[in-house]
Amino acid sequence: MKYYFLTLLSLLLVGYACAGDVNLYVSPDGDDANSGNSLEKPFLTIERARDVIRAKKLNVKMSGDVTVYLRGGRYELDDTLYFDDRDSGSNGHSVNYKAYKKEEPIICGGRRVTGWKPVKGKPYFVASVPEQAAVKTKSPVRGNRILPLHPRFYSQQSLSSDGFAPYFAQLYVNGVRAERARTSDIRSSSRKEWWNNPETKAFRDGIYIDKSTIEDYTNPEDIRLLWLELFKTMDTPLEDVIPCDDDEVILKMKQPAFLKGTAWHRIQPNTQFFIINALEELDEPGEWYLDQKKDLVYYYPRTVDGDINEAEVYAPRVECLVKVDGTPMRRARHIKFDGITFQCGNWSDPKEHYLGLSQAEIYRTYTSEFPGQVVVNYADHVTIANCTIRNMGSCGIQLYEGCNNTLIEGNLTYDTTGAGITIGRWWFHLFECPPESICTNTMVRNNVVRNTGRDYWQGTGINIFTAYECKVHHNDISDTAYTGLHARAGGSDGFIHPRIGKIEYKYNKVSRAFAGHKWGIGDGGHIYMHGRYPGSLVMENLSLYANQNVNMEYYPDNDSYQVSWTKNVSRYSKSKYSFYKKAQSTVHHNYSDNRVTRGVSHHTLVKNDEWPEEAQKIMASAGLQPEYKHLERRVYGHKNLAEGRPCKSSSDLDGAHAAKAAIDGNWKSFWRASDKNDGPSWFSVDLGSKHVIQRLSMLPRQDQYEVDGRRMLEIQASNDPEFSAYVVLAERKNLPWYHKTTSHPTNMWEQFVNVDKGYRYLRVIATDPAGKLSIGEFSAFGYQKE
Ligand SMILES: [Ca+2]
Ligand SMILES: [Ca+2]
Repeated sequence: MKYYFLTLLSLLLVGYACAGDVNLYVSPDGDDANSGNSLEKPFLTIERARDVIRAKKLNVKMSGDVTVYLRGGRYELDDTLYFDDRDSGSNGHSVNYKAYKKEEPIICGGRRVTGWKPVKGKPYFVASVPEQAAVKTKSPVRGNRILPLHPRFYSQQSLSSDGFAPYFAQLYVNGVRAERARTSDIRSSSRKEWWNNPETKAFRDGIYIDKSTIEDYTNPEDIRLLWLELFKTMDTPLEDVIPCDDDEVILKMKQPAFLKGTAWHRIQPNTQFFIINALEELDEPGEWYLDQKKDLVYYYPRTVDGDINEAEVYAPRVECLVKVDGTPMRRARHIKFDGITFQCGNWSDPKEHYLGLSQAEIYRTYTSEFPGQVVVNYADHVTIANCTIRNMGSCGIQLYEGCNNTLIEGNLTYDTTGAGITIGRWWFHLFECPPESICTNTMVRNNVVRNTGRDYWQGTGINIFTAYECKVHHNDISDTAYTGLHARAGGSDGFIHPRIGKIEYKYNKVSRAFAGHKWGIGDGGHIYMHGRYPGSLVMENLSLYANQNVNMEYYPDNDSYQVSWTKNVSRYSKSKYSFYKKAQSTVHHNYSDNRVTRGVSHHTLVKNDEWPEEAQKIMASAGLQPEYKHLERRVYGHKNLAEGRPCKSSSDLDGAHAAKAAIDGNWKSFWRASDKNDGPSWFSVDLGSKHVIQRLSMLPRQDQYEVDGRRMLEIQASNDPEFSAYVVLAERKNLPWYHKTTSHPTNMWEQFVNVDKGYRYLRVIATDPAGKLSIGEFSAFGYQKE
């Protein structure tokens, strides 16, 4: 009886919900001349569905939801998908753009690169990426009242529908970001003085460099220099290489980028940097180079890529894939994106400007912010749920100005240049921030963030600028270049904005943040807040596996007053301090297995893994809630799969340098093959079960003079412990990768892979039989294949 009643009730409810519902369908095989109102007659484009909803007023006086079902497949954009107040839901019902059933619609801002040809005498290939490939031109019609959201960030170039973008700084091969061709180790300036051209007013125009330390570059204007200062990176364009005397040349830098970029710390004598994006530095598998003059792209394939002409190689093209773009007077409302994959968004602004020298997603000289690729502006009740945002040249999701009641839930962000998710505008002087521009009542929940800050080592996981009542709950964050959870409100002038504050970081799981340490970045943490956010709470979070270079895991920085940091847990920590107290913050009743600074009160220091009951409860409920746990089976987790596992080696130098030293979690201990090793030396590890491997890294032993552990090797995967058959997941040819050991071990070798097959055994093997491998730490990250 009860069952019958419930069934009847649910039928009634479903019936009610269906009464006013309208469904439209879009398919990559569809046609915009279709009616779009059945599975058999889908539209081709999402724009068409949007325009039909507008024209037929399907979203006016709604009595049910309007849902645009997107069939699986790839939708390649020619321009940003715009939505505004005309696309809003009404009467509390929403307009949904939703994946049909379990299909995977992919909204792609990139264009596939094809027609790869081998370059004679070289290990790499070349393909043409013309800006205009055909006579077809883009329709200028794009709505009659839409203004660019923030033109200073996006080039707003009009793309030929068949052409490539004039500039892109990423190339994705089978979903993996390739590395811009670079020097294998650092170069350094050879004089104290900057080159000072008396014809210009610029004080710093470039640097002197020993001619023998660089190649003879054919395309200097494609090149960038990249260096590090504490927690800031600096990536700035070169203009020209000018002969100077017999031994030196001048690297003339583009202005005003260089002048601004060196404003904080002027480059010192012997300042060290990498040279990026030069054909002459294209010398290791996985590197690529863009020749802007000739519209050619070069790539040196990895074994794992397979046939390059079969591989899916994408160059990002469209800048910002989706904008829900309201205005203060005409707000967009009740729009939802559900189950969609967004990928390959471009960001060309850094081409002429420097990138870095700020903090986190603050851009330029503390004057603006990194843009996102899925952007919401002046909108109410927008939901972004169950989406995948990957392979992006800036941030993933961005709430820009005036977004109220936004829900960002159950999304996976992976491989982004900036943060996975970023909220609010950046204002250095908070008193200049208009109250209506502040994002309020935002819920960011159950999202998985991985692999951020690619090409930008200041990139965070989830970032907040100006916001009020912003809840960041139950997110699962790992492998972010800089801080995992980051909030910063303005400079340090002490101004308290009445409409900024009440940030909540609760129940999040954060691990392996501050991965930028591998390049020598300093002063990062796992959870960080800076500036005036009155009434904020950092509570019941779990921080895991902080590395040796993290200063403060829970990091209340300047002016973060009226913030309570309580009931948080830090476990498996190797950071300098798990909890840190700075003036104006309260840090109390937390748990850690690592030390804390003075001023942290009522702290429980846990020994021998004996966690009190409350700490155990906090650890158990941090991270994804049960209904979102399925996301853990799509991306690598927090644990290094290799650590402490059974392992073997071809030979050991001695008992202190046995194979297990390569996976003991200790950066100082290392395995090394014996000098008498017969044949290629190797190290192998048993992961215990099959895993899809996504990220591999190797930290060499802390001896920068021994290069055998940094060159001529392969990482193989197999399901046979004897490796009778295997695949090569990663490889290094002849050039040792750079390794710095002055204060911290930095610049570990890191490789990402995308092979949809599980492997149990991994082996690092020398490809030069004479090479005696050594490994400080080997790590593998992946997920268990169902
Ligand atoms: Ca190189
Ligand atoms: Ca070790």
